[in-house]
Amino acid sequence: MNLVYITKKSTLMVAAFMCLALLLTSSIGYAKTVKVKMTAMEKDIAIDTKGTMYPAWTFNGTIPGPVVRVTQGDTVEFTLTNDKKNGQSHAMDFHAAQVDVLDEFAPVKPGETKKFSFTTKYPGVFMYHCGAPNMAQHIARGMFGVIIVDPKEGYSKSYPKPDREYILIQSQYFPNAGDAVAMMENRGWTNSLINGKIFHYDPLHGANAPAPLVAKPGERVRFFFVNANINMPVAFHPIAGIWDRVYLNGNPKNVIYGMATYNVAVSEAVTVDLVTPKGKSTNNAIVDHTMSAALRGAITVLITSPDADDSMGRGDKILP
Ligand SMILES: [Cu+2]
Repeated sequence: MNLVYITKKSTLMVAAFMCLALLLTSSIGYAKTVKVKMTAMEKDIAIDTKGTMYPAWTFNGTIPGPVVRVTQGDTVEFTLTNDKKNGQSHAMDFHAAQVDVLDEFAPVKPGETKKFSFTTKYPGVFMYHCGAPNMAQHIARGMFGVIIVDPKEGYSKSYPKPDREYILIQSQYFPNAGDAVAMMENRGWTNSLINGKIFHYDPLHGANAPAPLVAKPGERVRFFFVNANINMPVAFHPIAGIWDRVYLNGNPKNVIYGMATYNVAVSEAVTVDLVTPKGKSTNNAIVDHTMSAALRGAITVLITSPDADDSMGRGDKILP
């Protein structure tokens, strides 16, 4: 009787210990494995708010591809399926990975699937894209996206928690989708796309009054920006504002302050904070100050007012 009691008691203690250990590990946020699956899809999609169709090549049928968000130290277990209906080989190149370009990033034929894993060593914001030849054409036709690696330390004084977050990915639009050499040589592009559409969030220029981005006065609005152009840097500037902070490559350790314009190289990604003025409603136009790009589509309107929709810039509406 006593022995049974002791056994029960020690079992209970072991169980309690295990619960405690589980609680501790989950609250500290130990590295985890995140499964990410994408399918390369060649399909026609609209590249403006008027519904102009374009024979795109995509990850999962959208430009940009799905947002991947993990925490520094996590392992991404990635699977790429190349739909058997496709005409092209496709591949995946995550700029957040340290692997072998000839192995993990190698092309996958139509009807085949490839898996690889990588551990996210550095925090920040990183482009991903298809790396199959001709790479200029695969990126120009839409095979790119963003992976955000949140710092394992979380937010801090030097990397404050933002009130809202938005992803903006800029790319070049080449209507002649078949001319890979022109794309490589920067000939024949007619427009800039923001998150896959010309003047995506600009009701002044875009057709059908697309919805602008919103915030409230005095908020810290964080933008994760990716330059997915083929050949042109981006002069990233918030008209009527100043970037409070620019985190190069999105890494909290790489911070610079008070930048009017930050030059973003091709394939570079950057995290920038805009702190909106307190006490009044304002508007910003977030642009590529390179005029040939701004006036051809790279303008995003941010409207700041007290009645801003609370769901915007949060959850899955960081890429609305
Ligand atoms: Cu591709």
